[in-house]
Amino acid sequence: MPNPLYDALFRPHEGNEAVFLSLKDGRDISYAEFMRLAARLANALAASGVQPGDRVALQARKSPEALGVYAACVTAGAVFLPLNTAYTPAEVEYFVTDAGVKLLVCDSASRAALEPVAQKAESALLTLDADGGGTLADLARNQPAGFAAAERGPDDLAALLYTSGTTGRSKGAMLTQDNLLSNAEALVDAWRFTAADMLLHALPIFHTHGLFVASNVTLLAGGGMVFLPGLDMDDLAAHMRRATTMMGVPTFYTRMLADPRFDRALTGHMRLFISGSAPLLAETHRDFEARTGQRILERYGMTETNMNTSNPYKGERRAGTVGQPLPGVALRIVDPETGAPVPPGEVGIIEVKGRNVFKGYWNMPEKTAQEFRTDGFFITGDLATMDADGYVTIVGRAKDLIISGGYNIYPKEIELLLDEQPGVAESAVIGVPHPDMGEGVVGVVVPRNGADLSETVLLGAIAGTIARFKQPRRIFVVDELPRNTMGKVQKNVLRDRYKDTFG
Ligand code: MLC
Ligand code: AMP
Repeated sequence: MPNPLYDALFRPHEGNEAVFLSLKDGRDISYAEFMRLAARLANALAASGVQPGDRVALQARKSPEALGVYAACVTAGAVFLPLNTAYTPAEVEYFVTDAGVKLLVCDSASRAALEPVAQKAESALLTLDADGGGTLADLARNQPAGFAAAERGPDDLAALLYTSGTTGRSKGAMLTQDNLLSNAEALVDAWRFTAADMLLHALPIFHTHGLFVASNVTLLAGGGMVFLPGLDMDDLAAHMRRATTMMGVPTFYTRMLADPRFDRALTGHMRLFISGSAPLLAETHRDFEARTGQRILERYGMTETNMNTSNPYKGERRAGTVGQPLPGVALRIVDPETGAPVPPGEVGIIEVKGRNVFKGYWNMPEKTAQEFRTDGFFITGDLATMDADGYVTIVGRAKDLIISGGYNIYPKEIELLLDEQPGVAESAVIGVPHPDMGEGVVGVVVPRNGADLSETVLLGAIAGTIARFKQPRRIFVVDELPRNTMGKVQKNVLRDRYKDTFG
């Protein structure tokens, strides 16, 4: 039975004894072993009542088993819904309920907190721990190590990834088998991945970057991954020599630059360093080349679209640009008001169309319609210019979005929370330069009727309600917010006022 994603990424590896995952503790997991794990997990999903098309949510620490749940979902035809491990139970509840999740898999440590969530959402709940333990792992252990992949078509959903909305309500981006497969094919080709590659993987696997860009590309090429639990500079230095390629968000590169161990001797054997998910400063690009002799390849993507542009493998990797549209991706830069293409070199909004572009937002047909043009182009909300030779330079965002260490934070969500606090009349949340994370979150609040607001009290009040990475690192109390003649808060004025907050 056809299942295009399984057929391309997984089936070729049944019986493949080559190393797929090489772990921090020195343990290697072959493709064949991973395939048996995935089949057992697929049987465990089926035994838990998961049918093709059902959503399976996973909030668990990075491990081969966690990646195995993704593989199991593809195998069993379920829709994989990965969740940031930093999300609070209240955040998880929204995703699980909105998506009508059939099975929620979490770390044993969060089981008690998530039990009521699963009950409310009428979802089954199983656990999976970073050491491979947990009730899902136990269930899988006794299952057969083979599973006849469920029949799926190219247009069937493979994953549902939530991205926050500008109105504060998160949207589930529906990604089809073909969205993922076509992009993996384009990237393997563009970046020359082969079975000889070993990718240094220190990214989380609950986002497009670490999951689809890194893992799908590796699976399609048949190479391996040095699979590290997270970004730890000692681990990165210790395992670099075993790798041929690395993918990271810009923070990976600024941290390497801050650490003298990352020099020509340590990185000289690497064939490719890739950066994406947030703007890489041209300065970082140049400093990294000066230090290591390596020219980082920067690319640009989005949860909704997978990867859209890339600097060339051979050819000029231009600092400060995200390169040219990938083969199969139609990209245009248009006037935000009229939708008409702008001349080369002028700023407009990026719109894209192609097999890589998602099917729409889960249960939000109106929101979906708003973000697509009638000719099928998706409006990214990123502002950019394109040179005569097709290089795209991102210059800003038309959407109110903060990207901190590669994580997206939507100011509206935080503003709604601050506005609910006693004594707060109104608030504005902005991103300002941060030396480590690219952007850091700052809140600006106006007291109601002379209320005595304290930064510490406000920070304490919202701690625990939303993921830590979204919480402002500083909150300033002001008499009023700057507004334009239309009454709109001038966030650019605030960004300028607080630009030196993080030094
Ligand atoms: C962690 N913290 C962050 C943070 N990550 N704060 C702001 N922004 C972040 N991104 C906070 C924690 O809450 C904690 O706070 C403190 O920092 C230390 O936590 P940690 O877990 O030890 O941090 P660290 O391991 O250093 O993580 C930083 C990081 C990580 C940059 C390595 O955030 C990361 O891996 N980011 C990658 C995100 C990613 O994969 N994005 C791709 C999206 S896909 P405290 O105060 O409690 O100490 C996409 C599409 C595309 O965008 O194009 O790819
Ligand atoms: P996400 O919703 O997490 O997938 O984030 C997608 C957003 O990240 C894009 O819309 C861009 O704003 C930003 N982004 C991704 N890659 C880059 C890049 N190389 N340079 C600048 N911004 C980027």
